[in-house]
Amino acid sequence: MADENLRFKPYDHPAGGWGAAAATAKVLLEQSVVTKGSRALLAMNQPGGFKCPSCAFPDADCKKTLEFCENGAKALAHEATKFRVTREFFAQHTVTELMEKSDYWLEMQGRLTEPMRYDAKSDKYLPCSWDEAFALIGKHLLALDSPHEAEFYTSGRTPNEAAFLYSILVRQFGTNNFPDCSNMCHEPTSRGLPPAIGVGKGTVILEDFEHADAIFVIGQNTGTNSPRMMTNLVEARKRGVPIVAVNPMPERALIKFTEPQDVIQMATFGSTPIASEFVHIKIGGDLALLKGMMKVMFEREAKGEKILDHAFLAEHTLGMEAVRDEVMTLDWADLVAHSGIEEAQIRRCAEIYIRSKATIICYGMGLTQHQLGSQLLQQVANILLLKGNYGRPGAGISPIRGHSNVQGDRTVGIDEKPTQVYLDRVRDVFGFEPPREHGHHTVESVEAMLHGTAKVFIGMGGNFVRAVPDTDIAYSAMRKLNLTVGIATKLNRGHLVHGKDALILPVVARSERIETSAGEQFVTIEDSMSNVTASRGVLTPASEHCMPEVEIVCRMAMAALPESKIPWESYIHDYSLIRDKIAAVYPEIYADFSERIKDPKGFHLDVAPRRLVWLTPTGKANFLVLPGLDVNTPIDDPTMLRLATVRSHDQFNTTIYSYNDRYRGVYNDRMVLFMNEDDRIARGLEPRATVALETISTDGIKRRVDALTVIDYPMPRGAIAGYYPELNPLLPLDYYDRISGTPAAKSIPVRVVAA
Ligand SMILES: Nc1nc2c(c(=O)[nH]1)N[C@H]1C(S)=C(S)[C@@H](COP(=O)(O)OP(=O)(O)OC[C@H]3O[C@@H](n4cnc5c(=O)[nH]c(N)nc54)[C@H](O)[C@@H]3O)O[C@H]1N2
Ligand SMILES: Nc1nc2c(c(=O)[nH]1)N[C@H]1C(S)=C(S)[C@@H](COP(=O)(O)OP(=O)(O)OC[C@H]3O[C@@H](n4cnc5c(=O)[nH]c(N)nc54)[C@H](O)[C@@H]3O)O[C@H]1N2
Ligand SMILES: [Mo]
Repeated sequence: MADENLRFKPYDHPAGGWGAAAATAKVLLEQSVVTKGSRALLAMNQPGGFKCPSCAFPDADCKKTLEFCENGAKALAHEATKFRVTREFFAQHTVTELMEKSDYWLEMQGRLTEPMRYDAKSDKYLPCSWDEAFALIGKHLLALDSPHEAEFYTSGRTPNEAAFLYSILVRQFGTNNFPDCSNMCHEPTSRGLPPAIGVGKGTVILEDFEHADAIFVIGQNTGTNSPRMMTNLVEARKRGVPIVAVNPMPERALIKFTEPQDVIQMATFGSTPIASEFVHIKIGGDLALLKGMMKVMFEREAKGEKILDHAFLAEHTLGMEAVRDEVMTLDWADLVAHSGIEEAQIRRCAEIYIRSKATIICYGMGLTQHQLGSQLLQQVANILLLKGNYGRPGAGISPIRGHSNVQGDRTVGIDEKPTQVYLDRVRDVFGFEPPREHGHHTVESVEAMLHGTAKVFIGMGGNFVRAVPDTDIAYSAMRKLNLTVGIATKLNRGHLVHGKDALILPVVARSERIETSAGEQFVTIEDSMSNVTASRGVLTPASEHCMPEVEIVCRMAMAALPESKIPWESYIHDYSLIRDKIAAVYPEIYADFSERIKDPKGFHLDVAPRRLVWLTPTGKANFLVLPGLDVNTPIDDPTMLRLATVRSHDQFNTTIYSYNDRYRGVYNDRMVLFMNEDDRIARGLEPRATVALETISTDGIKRRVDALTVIDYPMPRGAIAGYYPELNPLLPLDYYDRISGTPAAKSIPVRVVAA
């Protein structure tokens, strides 16, 4: 049965504005932290304060007194919550009972307070000491036949210092098994861009938004997932800069936005229109759009116009001809059919791009989560190369990362395919020989669990089983393990779907103070634009038993590596010693780390393409060809719909803040499907019909999710959307980009079946 309380009421106000202000107040109230939370918000993203635990968008150099957004406030309120998960809580509930509860309910129970160990006899988590916890981890790790039987997951909230030490611990232990949240997220950026432009990061910094002449926002729901970026879009629009939004969902904030920080707009109920061009793309249609735009450019060049930046192309690039030749073979009918966009609009987008002297292309999961996601991003890199949009103000490629430190974690060594240069550095700096063979990414780690070749799972943050594809299969994979360890702030499903032995270890959160024998410590974070800044928590830790992540890593190392010569104990107390080692392993970007981090604004890590230096094998920026127009294997089945799994406005990944999705007009329910009315009628469905979805796959496994309510929504024909993680059971484990390992969560082939 669908939820009878579901309300659907299209939201026709601008995004942001008083709705955002009200939502901020509401979440502080719900978590009973109005005073404490409001005070903490004043320190968020301020010099001397802590970095917002929500998204990875940079903050604006202290230009504003309040540098947070509605969704940052939600993240903070849920972290600073007055609610606690205590030993009494665990005594009251068996794990089997807790499994019956929703993700939302689990989240609302509050902060974890002490280490807990699973007891099979009572089916409950019982309190245990930290010493016992580390001894258990040491015992299991030392009992393995091979270090490759352990999987070390990282989620992107972990700060640089803890992530760096974790990467050293795991490598000294002897494996490169580093599944991480990035493997499900921006890995196509990390893998797809290096062969093209030499780095797997964005080339844009915040100031560039002030100089851009055109901004494209492709496959990214800015108003929900990086709301602070709305400030930059609003400023750009006020300067008259065209903004092109490319999305199968007409996301509210991309259409109209009121800046909650703009007093006059707030007082007058004013707003700023955002997209000057809204491109209602089919799922996966971006490749055809980009190629259509390139075709317009090449056609006009062929007619003798000077459209491309020939000086730049000659000096800095290789391979443009092959891209041109491929693009010129495509005909307009196919480009229109694959993108779902009229030729006239593709030409308008091309015109905006051609006229702009400096263009930024931003993108999110709408581009990365396809079967050929990495190669799709190479086409974004191509189009920017054509007009030399690198290495000058206002131009470049701008992946909008997810977790607040996901980029930083990758930079400091969370990488299942490390380079030999890096491994040599680790050897020289730490004096041990790290393993050279590649380790597992996220999907491979689930496969190893299924095959019984993985025996231990350690989760440094995150909610692995809920985030990965094929929920049911992932659950059975986790349950085969000998030990699962959840290092976390909050109770989540990952702690309930556990191995034979299991631990839940509570950590000190981002907003909280870290005091050691050497005094107050701070950590560092790298945002989506390669700025490294210090983060100092201001709140008292949720419980005296919560442990900083750095200390947890060091004590795991001391338990699992009894022979190690690395001074783990000293790192527990003095984080500057860790930063010195980061500087030693990465001298090109992190030299003088301890000095440079004293600047309250932090510092910017070098991104070579900004200097027009190309760290590719050819020493140039490379145009790369992706033949054809499909970013997902075409399926010849008239009943097929492409399903994009997306985030609501009230969730942070697997953390559900509420059942509402204000900007899309959905209240009290998450089991909904956004569908074009004609697709609904074509299937003989009544408005608000309750349906089930089934995945179209050939592996013989039946994947189905029931009790979904169909909502008529302006989706392109053939495209539907629904919420992650509820729909993850439909996403086959094997359905991922082979270059990056990233599951194609935005293009699951499904059909509607009777409810
Ligand atoms: N409040 C909040 N902030 C967050 C998060 C959160 O859950 N909540 N998560 C964080 C994380 S880890 C990440 S990775 C980011 C995610 O931020 P986003 O990348 O914005 O994430 P999604 O909601 O997954 O969806 C992105 C958009 O892609 C569109 N889309 C789907 N398919 C296609 C397609 O084929 N083409 C195009 N052009 N668009 C498509 C969807 O309609 C949606 O608007 O946000 C981060 N910030
Ligand atoms: N179908 C589908 N699947 C997806 C996606 C999608 O769009 N569609 N998106 C993918 C993406 S982009 C991502 S990034 C992944 C997210 O995957 P994860 O990063 O694994 O998931 P989160 O929900 O962000 O993790 C939440 C948990 O982290 C813990 N936590 C919070 N703060 C801290 C902290 O400071 N320290 C520690 N140690 N723990 C903390 C809390 O206990 C909380 O329950 O999911 C991916 N899965
Ligand atoms: Mo992400």
